[in-house]
Amino acid sequence: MEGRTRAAQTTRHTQVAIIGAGPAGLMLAHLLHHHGIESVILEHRDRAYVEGRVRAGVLEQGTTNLLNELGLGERLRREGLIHHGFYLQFEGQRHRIDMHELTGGQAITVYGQQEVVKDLIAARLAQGAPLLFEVSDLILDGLDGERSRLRFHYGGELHELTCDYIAGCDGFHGASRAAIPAGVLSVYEKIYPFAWLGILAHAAPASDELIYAYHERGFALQSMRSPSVSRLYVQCPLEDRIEQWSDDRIWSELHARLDLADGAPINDGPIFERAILSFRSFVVEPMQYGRLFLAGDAAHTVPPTGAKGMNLAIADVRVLGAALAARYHEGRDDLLAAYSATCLKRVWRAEHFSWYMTSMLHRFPENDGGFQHHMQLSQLRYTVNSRAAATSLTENYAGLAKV
Ligand code: RFL
Ligand code: PHB
Repeated sequence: MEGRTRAAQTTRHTQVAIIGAGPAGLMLAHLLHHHGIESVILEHRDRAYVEGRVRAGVLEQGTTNLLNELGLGERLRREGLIHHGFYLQFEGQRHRIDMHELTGGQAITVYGQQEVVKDLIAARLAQGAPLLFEVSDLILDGLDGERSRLRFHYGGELHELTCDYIAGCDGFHGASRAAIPAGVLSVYEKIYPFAWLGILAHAAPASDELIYAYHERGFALQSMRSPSVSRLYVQCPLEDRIEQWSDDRIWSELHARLDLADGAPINDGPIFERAILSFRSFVVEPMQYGRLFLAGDAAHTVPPTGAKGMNLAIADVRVLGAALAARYHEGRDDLLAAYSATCLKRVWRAEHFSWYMTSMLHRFPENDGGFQHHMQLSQLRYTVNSRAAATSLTENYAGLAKV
């Protein structure tokens, strides 16, 4: 409120103001820089927090290609783990799904989201381009006028930033979607009746590819960050608190759901990060209001089972970057006008795929005499036995070129 009444101590102008230094905001800044368009990134948190936030781990081919095309993939090429397949496990059997063969050569790369974020921040700062951390009390104004205005506190002072366009890349809880007047957006939402407990542990992954397990005790996932660091998840009740999960309980649940009777068990090790994560399917339409364009989790979220969230955020800003380049360099507005409709096609495909993976692989509280459980087992058996079903799954998982 104070920001509305007092005069700003500093005022400046930029072409595109970007709110949020997550994957969407940082990648958009690099795309704009590549096109010679200036931007300022405003981030609420400090750098250490943003770089330390443990989240996604799977990059689609298209995401990896974009990082490489922009000259941002040097460490990714060295440290990223390229996977050509993954496993589906159920009824005590592990089945390999050969993504590479089924999709005509596609692969995913396992590389932590916070590593992507670190690489993008380092490159942004090396360019000497503006990226402001610890910005607070952000207020968006003039979204439907000729020129928009942001007011915020930074370094103990009130600042004003005017801009041609605003990119709202500030995640699900950000300020930009909330600045759109009531009644403009249609909201579509689905909340799931369970959560994930996720850990990072100093333990060699039990397998060189990801294992997605459907078990009578609930879903489990063996993923990784390096040959010596495992990323593991177990489905847990929505109301659980992290204090209820001792190390022993975590490992015994992971062993119960992931070990096979006739194979090597998963590897235990010291746990150095743990959190309970709830999630939802969420979409707003349109992803634009006047000069404000929403991208990434600010406009849509998916449950993490399909590994799509970060990839979708990057796909949005690829569209937005190209549309802004057409606006500034060719004077064309048509791509900006089509931004929301273009993105929403991919968004809804990812929403469906993430819902489908989540529905197939989790134990749902039963009130149907086991009907849902039998549907899931049948879908899993069909997926591992039918080339058509497995191809459908892998082309979505690896990332579709056309949606
Ligand atoms: P982010 O990453 O949330 O970044 C938003 C940034 O905006 C800042 N912010 C503000 N800044 C200024 N002013 C304000 N008022 C602000 N409010 C917020 C925040 O501090 C933050 O820095 O959104 P973005 O860029 O859209 O990126 C989205 C992804 O982070 C998200 O979709 C993925 O992490 C989802 N996800 C996965 N995606 C994948 O593609 N592959 C995966 O394997 C995958 N695994 C996952 C996941 C998400 C998970 N959780 C946490 C639900 C695994 C998990 C467990
Ligand atoms: C991860 O490694 O964090 C990860 C991998 C696959 C998923 C979700 C998360 O589906």
